Amino acid sequence: MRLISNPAYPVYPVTNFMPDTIVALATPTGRSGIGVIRLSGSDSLRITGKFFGDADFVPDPQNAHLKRLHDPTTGEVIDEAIITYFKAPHSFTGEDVIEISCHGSPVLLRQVIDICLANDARMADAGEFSLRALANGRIDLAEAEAIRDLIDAQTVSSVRQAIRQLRGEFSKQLQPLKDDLLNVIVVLESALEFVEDDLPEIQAENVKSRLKAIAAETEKLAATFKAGRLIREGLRVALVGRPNVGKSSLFNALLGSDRAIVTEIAGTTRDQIHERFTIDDIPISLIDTAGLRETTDTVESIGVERSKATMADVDVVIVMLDASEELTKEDNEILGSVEGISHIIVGNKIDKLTPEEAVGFESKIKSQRPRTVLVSAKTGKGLDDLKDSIVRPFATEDTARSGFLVSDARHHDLLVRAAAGIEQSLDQMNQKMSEEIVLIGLQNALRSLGEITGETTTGDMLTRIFSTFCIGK
Ligand SMILES: Nc1nc2c(ncn2[C@@H]2O[C@H](COP(=O)(O)OP(=O)(O)OP(=O)(O)O)[C@@H](O)[C@H]2O)c(=O)[nH]1
Ligand SMILES: [Mg+2]
Repeated sequence: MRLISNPAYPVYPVTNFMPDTIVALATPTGRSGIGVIRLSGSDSLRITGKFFGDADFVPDPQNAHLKRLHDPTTGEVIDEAIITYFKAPHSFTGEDVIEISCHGSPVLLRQVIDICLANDARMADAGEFSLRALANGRIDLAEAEAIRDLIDAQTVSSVRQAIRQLRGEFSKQLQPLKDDLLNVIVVLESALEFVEDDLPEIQAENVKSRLKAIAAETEKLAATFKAGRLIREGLRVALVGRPNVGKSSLFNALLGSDRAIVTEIAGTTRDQIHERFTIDDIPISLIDTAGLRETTDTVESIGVERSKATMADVDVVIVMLDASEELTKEDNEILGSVEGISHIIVGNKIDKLTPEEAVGFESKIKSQRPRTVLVSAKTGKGLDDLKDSIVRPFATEDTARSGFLVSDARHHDLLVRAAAGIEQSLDQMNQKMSEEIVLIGLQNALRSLGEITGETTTGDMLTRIFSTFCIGK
């Protein structure tokens, strides 16, 4: 704990003050062309100075320097690296930052980090560079989270959304809402202090209409989450059906690679296989499962149990039938078990059917199950229709719109809470309750909005959020 003084306040303790210098590998572990080691903190210059074997050398913040790195204990040259110095406060963290771009040998990178650690640097925690940037006012919390989302983005659309948030678009949309809300709170608080009677009717109506507008804007932002989550997290889709209907064949056809084993033997797939692909830039996590049937085979029966558990845990279940055969008891059982779960029926192997038989199958199934698609995993027929029916029910106007989308469940939850707090206060105003009571909901709403950008976020919450970051960022 350090004590810092601020002329406006008495000396006070700051528990989350982070004076030590941190180090981490900023590029992925493993062999690569280069590997970047990053240090942040007031000791960065002294620690990197140990590598140069030249006490007088101080890197110039305006230039990149090609330097030999020495092991300070033996004097031996260990690499040639580019040194970049970002002088505080003009760095990502707001502290002195040094980046050492070494050759990308995991052994060498470990050696350089070990030397930094031996000279009093500390290994950075997950997200600690971003946490320092936040603590030093370089970015707000929503922007820090955008960096994490950008690194984790799986599609072009989620990269685009993360960049918008990183550039402060979300924070800029929230600012007028917070300002308006604060202004209303000030009006109500001064009414509480200075006026004996209630707020005059005219002023009360004005406050109400301003609150309605803030609540509507907040709800509108929260509503973009449906599309935002879809773009960021995508959908989990499971393929289920009795053995041999062609689940693994369809799995491979959708991925465009021979990932799963396909044979004419029923019970080929024992364990689940997960793979990712995209449909219209929406990330899809596709799961191939063991064919569902009664079985005495121990391995297969474990697979069957897993298939059943997976069905309850995905966004869409694709129930596969063999359109070239009559429905069996197992097919009907599976159809019964997906009642109430979002599912699509796929009739496979239509290459084996005459056009009349295909129409016959479709009309038999489709009358009861409108979401039925006929495909051939073998020829690829019907796959585009199937892809479309997987994502269509989830797409909203927002998916196509070019606006900013809320994509983080934490932000969505806080927006919903803020809107609920304002609505509650509006109700209370309509019931002519005292300003004191009305203010509670509004203050909660303001706190919720502030938690998105980090002004009112507690230390515990910050620790939780930053633990989802990667080390080195
Ligand atoms: N004609 C035709 N044959 C297909 C089609 N799809 C799959 N098959 C064949 O059906 C057999 C079973 O295919 P799989 O993909 O292994 O079936 P599965 O549903 O994964 O089977 P299990 O893993 O045992 O549950 C294989 O011989 C495939 O070649 C299709 O669209 N048309
Ligand atoms: Mg299979």
